Amino acid sequence: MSNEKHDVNDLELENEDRRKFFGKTALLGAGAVAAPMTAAMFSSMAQARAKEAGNSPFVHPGDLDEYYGFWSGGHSGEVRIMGIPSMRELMRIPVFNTDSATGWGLTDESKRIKGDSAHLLAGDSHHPHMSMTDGRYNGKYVFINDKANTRVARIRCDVMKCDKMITVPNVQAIHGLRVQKVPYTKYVICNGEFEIPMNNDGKASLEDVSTYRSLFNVIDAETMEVAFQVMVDGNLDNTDADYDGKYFASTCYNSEMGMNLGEMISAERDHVVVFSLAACEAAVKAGKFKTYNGNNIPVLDGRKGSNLTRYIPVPKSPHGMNTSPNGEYFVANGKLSPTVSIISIKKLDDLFANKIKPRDAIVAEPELGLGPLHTAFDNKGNAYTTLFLDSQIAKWNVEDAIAAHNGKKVNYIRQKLDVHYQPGHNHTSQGETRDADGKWLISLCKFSKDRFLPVGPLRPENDQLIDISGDEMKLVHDGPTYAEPHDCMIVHRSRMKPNKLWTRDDPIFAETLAQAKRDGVNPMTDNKVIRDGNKVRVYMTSVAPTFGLESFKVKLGNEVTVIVTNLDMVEDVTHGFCMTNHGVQMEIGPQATSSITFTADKPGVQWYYCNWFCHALHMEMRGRMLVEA
Ligand code: K7E
Ligand code: CUA
Repeated sequence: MSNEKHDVNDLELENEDRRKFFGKTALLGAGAVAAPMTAAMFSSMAQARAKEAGNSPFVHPGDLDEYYGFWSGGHSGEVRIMGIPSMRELMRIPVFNTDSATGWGLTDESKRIKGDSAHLLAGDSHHPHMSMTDGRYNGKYVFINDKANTRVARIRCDVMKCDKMITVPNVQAIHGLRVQKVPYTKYVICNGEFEIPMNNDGKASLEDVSTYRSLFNVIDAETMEVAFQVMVDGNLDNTDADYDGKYFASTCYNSEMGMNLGEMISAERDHVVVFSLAACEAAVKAGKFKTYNGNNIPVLDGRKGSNLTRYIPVPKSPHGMNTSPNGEYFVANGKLSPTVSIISIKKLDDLFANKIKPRDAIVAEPELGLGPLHTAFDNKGNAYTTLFLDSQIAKWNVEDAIAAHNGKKVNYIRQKLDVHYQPGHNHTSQGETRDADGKWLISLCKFSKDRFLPVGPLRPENDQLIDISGDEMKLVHDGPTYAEPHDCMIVHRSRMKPNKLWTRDDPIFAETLAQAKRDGVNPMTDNKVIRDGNKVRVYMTSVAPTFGLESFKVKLGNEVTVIVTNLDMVEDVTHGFCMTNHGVQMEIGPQATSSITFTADKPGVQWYYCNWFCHALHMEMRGRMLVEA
């Protein structure tokens, strides 16, 4: 077989887990096969691999991927977990959407997490980024923005569920989002894209555009509260952080503060705004801020002339903002301009000290092709920029681009690869961290056109996997995806440690357990109905294939809360609770407690059942709600 799947160490690592899983028989079987392998055979395999000089995307059935990919689901509102390089979709994490499988958006726990936006059933997720320690993924959280409803959510990676969500005040449409990389993710940073009056209460003039602002938002990653905001000139698009814990940078495509397309593209240049974290924190401490809209969030004034920010002019309408993993550069992607602007992070101290002019921080502006949107990096000094209009990825060398800028005759373009079609974001394996490893590149193509069987007027998008381990980029896989992966990130599996069962004191259902305590109920043992005026709380356990209650009685019009605790300790045995004809469905993971509240608005016998296949007698796992008229 020409496609070698793994290196030998990796295979052994995986098999260790498998042995535990399958027991002794499998171990003996594997041993019997492995025994005749000689050192010579191993070395000839290694030679064959070297000749192949590349990665194979083929992950044999039953084998595990090397990387976790976290994909935004765009206006589907969710986040998806992909296996890389197989491109298999492993899981979906509902966040800003409503999900009938897990009951996200329907259960009491998810509504509590959604808080003030629990009534919103839609969202537009763009930028998933993992928390870091010292510039490396730490496997703790993934943060994601909702452009549609100005929200930021957090996913807890031990359970792969959303555990916090906030609506960011004083701004509209959170777009670019990244994390502080160094020394650790204390802050999540994100941009308010759309310009609005600072007190947006409808009382001041709505027509007076000069009162409109966009704000840069700095959110505490642990509490998920807005620590402070920075008012800027112009609007804000994408953002990224440095590797020194000092600066954040954002692109602005509407420095004109135009209200229509013509106005938004009238100026010759826009800018990148750089924020000094230390200066901002000092200003907050010194009380140099204002508050707006009746909340107490400190809003700093970072407009031109402020010591909190610097404005670096760049060609019109930049889009993506990407930090090189060696910590040297911010790269602003030109979009309307065929160039990217390389900002030297080392020069920012001098810029803030007014020793150099803003444009002096730019060390090169290489021309790459039409419509550069986002840039990713490998570990060999190369960058990979998506060219939306050219439907290509340009691979270029950063130091050569700088040398060419300084007059040296070098070709900094290494290769241009056709992708299919119109790529937006791209991402390399661990490329936004110090652990950039130059193995894989994902191109998130917005159009698939002729690449798949036609499925009606709405087509899938096309996420393409590209092997970048050799000198040449090689396209190795086409992956159709549902609308719309804006962005993704790729984490080596060694960074991740998800739980296999829930722990009984998980904060996600802590409030439900507190209510049980107030009701004098032990949800692990009791199957009980608590009547509290018009409210009825029904506590029941679930063990495959039965619920702890085969029936319960309520009165028509009662507000019923069903609280189910899954006592099963077996990995992967999830139960469901579905009340027929009521739109009530939820997942209850092993050892979890989940609850859902609804009105008993139909008299008579109403069956409930388990909707996650859990047992040979899963069909029999049901019971009756008896509703007295
Ligand atoms: Cu689609 Cu990052 Cu929201 Cu660019 S953004 S393409
Ligand atoms: Cu429990 Cu199906």
